[in-house]
Amino acid sequence: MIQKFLYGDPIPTEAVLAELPVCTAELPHLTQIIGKDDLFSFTSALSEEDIVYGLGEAPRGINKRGHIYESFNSDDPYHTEEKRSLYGSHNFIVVSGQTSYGVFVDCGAQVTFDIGYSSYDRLCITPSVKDFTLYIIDGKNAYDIIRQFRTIIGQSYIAPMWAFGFQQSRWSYASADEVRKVVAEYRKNHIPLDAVYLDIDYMEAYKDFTVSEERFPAFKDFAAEMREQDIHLVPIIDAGVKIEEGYSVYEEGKKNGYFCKRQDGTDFTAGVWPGRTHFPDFLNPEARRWFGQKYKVLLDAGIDGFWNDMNEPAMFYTDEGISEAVDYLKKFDFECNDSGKFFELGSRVGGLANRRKDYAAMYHNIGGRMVCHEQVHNLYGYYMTRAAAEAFQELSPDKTILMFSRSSYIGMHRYGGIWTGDNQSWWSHLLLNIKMMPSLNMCGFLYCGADLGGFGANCTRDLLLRWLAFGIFTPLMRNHSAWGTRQQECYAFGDTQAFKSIIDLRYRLIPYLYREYTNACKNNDLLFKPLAFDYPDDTTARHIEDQLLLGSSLMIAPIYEQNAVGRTVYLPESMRCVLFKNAEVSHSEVLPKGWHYITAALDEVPVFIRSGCSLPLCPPAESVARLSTSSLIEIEN
Ligand code: MIG
Repeated sequence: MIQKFLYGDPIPTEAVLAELPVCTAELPHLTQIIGKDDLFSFTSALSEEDIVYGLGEAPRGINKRGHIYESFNSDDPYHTEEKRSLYGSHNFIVVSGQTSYGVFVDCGAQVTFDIGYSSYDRLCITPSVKDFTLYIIDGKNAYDIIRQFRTIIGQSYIAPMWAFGFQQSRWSYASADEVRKVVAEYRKNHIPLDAVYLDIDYMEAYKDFTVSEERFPAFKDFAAEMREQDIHLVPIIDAGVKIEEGYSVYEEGKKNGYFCKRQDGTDFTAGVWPGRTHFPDFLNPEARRWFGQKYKVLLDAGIDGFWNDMNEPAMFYTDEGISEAVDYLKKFDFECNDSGKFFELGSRVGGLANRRKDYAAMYHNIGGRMVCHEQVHNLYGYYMTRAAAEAFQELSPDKTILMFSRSSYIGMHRYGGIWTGDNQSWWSHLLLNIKMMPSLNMCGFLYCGADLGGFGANCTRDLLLRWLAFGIFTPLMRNHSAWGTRQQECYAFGDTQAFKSIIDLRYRLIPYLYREYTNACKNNDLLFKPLAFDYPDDTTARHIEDQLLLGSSLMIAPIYEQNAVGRTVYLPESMRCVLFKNAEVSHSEVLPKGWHYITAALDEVPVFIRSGCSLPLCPPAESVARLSTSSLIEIEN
C-alpha cells in the first residue's frame, strides 16, 4: 500500500509516474514535528534490530544506519566516510525490522536524513523547504516495499547490449591517434573491448557539440573506422555552455532565453572548463527540447553513446565569488597574528567552487514562474539527461543510445544510467562500489558502475585486477582515470594474461547478465540484492554487506582487500562454487550452507550458483558483436 501526502505546493519532479490520490489520513509510522524556521521534520523510533536500506548513491554501507546524509547533489571528488552528499539525490529509504515501511521524500531541494546519527534509536528526515510530497509505503518486507516503489516510478532505462562490453576511458585520450593506440593495444593483447571514451579534450575549447578539427580530423570517418573494429566512441557532454560570440549553441540559447538567469533577469554566469559559461535551463521544456536536439550533430557522425558530466551543476567560480574574495584580500590585515584569520583567508580563496550562495543566485523558468535554483538543485542533472533521452527517441527511434549521467535524481532512472563519479584508486572504494550497487538498484538505477581502478590517485596492478573481478558483474564496466594519474589501461601494468582472464569471463557471462538485467528493468526488480532479500529468515545473511545476489541464479563474494589470497564467504544455502581462470572452470564444487574460506588468485574469479539454478555461458569473444549467444553451455547446480 502506498500513501501520498502533500505539503505546500511542491514543484513537480515527475519522479513518480503513478497517479495516486492525496491522502488526508494521519501520517503512518512517522511523527511530524515543526522545528526551526517552521520546517517540518519527520521522526520515528528505530529499534535495535532495524536496518535502513536505500539512498542510492551515498557513502557507507548497505545499511545506512548510524550516519547522516544530505541530499544535495555535489561535485566532490573525495568520497571519504564522513561525507554526507555525493552527485545524486535518491530520497528513498526503507526501515526494515519488526515493522517495515518505506519513505520517499519527493523534493528537488536539500533533504537531510539523520538515520540514527544524532541518536542511534531515532530516524529524522528534514526537508529544507516547506513544499514537497511524501510517500509512505507499507508491505510484507523491505524487498516487497522496494518493488512497490519501483512500480510507481516507472521502468528503468535499458541500455543496448554492446554497453555490456568492456569500456576504456581516460581523461583524456586527446587525439584520434591516441584512441587508435588504445584500441590497437587491446586488440593486440586479445583483451575484449567495445568502447573508448572521449573526455573533454575532444571538443574545441570545451564547447559542447563541437569536435576539435585539429585533434580529431574527419571525425565521422574516424567514428566509422572505429566501428569497423567494433569500437563505439562515447563522447562527454558538459552542462555549461561556453560564452563565445559566434558559437551557435551560445547564440541560440541567449537569443531564446534558454539559459538560467540571475534574479535581475540577466543570464547567470559561472566558470567551468570552457571558462565563463551559461547553464541551459533544463527545467524549462522548451530549453530542454532545444538542448536535446543538439546531440544530433554527434548522432549524425555515427555516435551512439554519451555521458553527461558536471551537471550538479558543478561551478568552479563565479565573478561574484571572485570579487568577494578579492575584496576580502584587499581588506585583510596581513600583519595580524591570528591563525584563525589566516585559515579563513585560505577558505575564502579556496572555497570558490560550488558555493551555496551562487546556487541561490541562479533562477529557472518553470511554467513562467521564476524559481530559485536551490529549490530544484537536485533535479538539474536529471533534466539534462532527460533532455538528451527525449531527443534520442525522436532522432534515433530504432536504435537505443547509451546514456548515463553523473548527477541524478529518482526519475532519471527512466532516461539513463549513472556512473558514481570521481572515486579514488583506493581499496576502500572498491568496497564502496560493491555496497552501493544494491542501493542504486533500489532507487531504480540499474545501468550503473564505478570508475574501475579508481579515478583519482595512482592505481596498482592488484587493485585493478580485484576491481575488475567485481566490475565484470556491473552493467557499466568501465576503466576510467583522471588527468595526471598513471596510465590505467589493462596493458599498462606489464603482463596482460590476468586481465584477459578476467575480462574474457565478463564476455562469457553477458548472456546471463543481459538477460537478468533486462528482466530486472522490465519487472521493476533488482539486479543486485542484499542476501537478506532472498533469505529473510537467515539472521546471519541479514547482516552481510560484502556478498551480493546477482540476478536469479548467482551470488558473488568479491575480494576487496590488498594482499588477500581469498576470503570468508557465507553460503545461506548449499551452492556450487565455480572458480574461473582464463575464463574456464578451473574448480567446481558443491558446498554446504555455512561459512567457507575461498581462495582466488589475482587472475581468478569465484562465482556461486544457487541450488536449482544454472549459469549459461557463451564462448568468449573480443567484442559484443562477435559473441555467439546461441552456443551456450550451462553450468548447473
Ligand atoms: O572537473 O571531464 O567525473 O569522469 O574525467 C572534472 C573531466 C571534470 C569529472 C568527471 C570525470 C571526468 C572529468 N570531469
